[in-house]
Amino acid sequence: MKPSASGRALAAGAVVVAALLTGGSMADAAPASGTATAAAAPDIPVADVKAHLTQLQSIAAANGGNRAHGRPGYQASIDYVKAKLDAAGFTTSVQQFTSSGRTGYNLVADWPGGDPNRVVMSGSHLDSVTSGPGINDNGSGSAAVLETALAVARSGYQPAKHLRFAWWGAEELGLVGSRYYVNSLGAAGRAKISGYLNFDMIGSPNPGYFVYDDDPTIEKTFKDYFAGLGIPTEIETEGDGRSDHAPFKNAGVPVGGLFSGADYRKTAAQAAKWGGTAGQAFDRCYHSSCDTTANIDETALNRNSDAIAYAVWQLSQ
Ligand code: DTR
Ligand code: ZN
Ligand code: ZN
Repeated sequence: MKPSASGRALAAGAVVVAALLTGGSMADAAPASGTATAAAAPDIPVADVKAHLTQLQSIAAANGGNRAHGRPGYQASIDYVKAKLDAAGFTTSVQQFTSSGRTGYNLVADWPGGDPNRVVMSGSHLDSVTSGPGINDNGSGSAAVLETALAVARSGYQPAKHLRFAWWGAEELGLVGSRYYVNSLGAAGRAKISGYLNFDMIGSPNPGYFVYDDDPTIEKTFKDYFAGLGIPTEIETEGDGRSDHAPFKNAGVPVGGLFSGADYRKTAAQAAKWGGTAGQAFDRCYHSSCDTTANIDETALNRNSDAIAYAVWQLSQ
């Protein structure tokens, strides 16, 4: 679902004013003049995001039922995402590492152009647990980040900052791939990242709308987007340190992200504002074999995918 043009302009204006007034820790998030209008992010077709989920589920089905680190299904997932990005004109690289005696891979895709000293990065872990195909955890984040990258290419977007996208390996083993990447950057490389946006479970079947409460400018960007839709959000605290933003945050990189909930139960108050079922987990199939394409709430996936595009556009001006 896409907010009205006036709603988006309002949200965009709020971000510019907020960043200028608060000197937010991602202070260069707003155009220097304050009068420049932010290029509007395109709508991300949720059907296209779901098509990627169908492919990822097929990959799992053809490879022992999962897409876990070190298994054929993970390699096939990397190959699928990389092929889409190569065809769209991204500069891709596959970073190899070893964990638990098996070879793992991170996929990093750079969109040519923009200031290499001001990198806006978006990422998600592509691996599943061994017990299932991992469609919500975390095909949802991986597919939404992929479709946002493809929307950048389709639109020919050329922002002031450099755009980078990543799909992490071995998150389920302890943030192994993202930690390996952050360490491999070195201090100089980390200093060039003006923000890292993480998306891990964004299509939960009994969804909540949670925004990471780390970098204030990134947080406000997401909150303004949902405010433009009239959707209340809550800050995400359950996942502190539990996903791939943690290595970036620990290295001093501004981080943010979105989350729709895992095995915690939705309260009555949350059901009153978001709908869904109180007393039931946000995702009853968390880390289970039933985490399939049937385990996705399309509205949450749609809203979060559009929020990702909105933030990438807003934060890269
Ligand atoms: N997506 C989960 C990690 C995770 C992130 N936030 C939360 C909150 C509550 C439980 C788990 C998580 C994973 O990859 O396992
Ligand atoms: Zn998980
Ligand atoms: Zn996850």
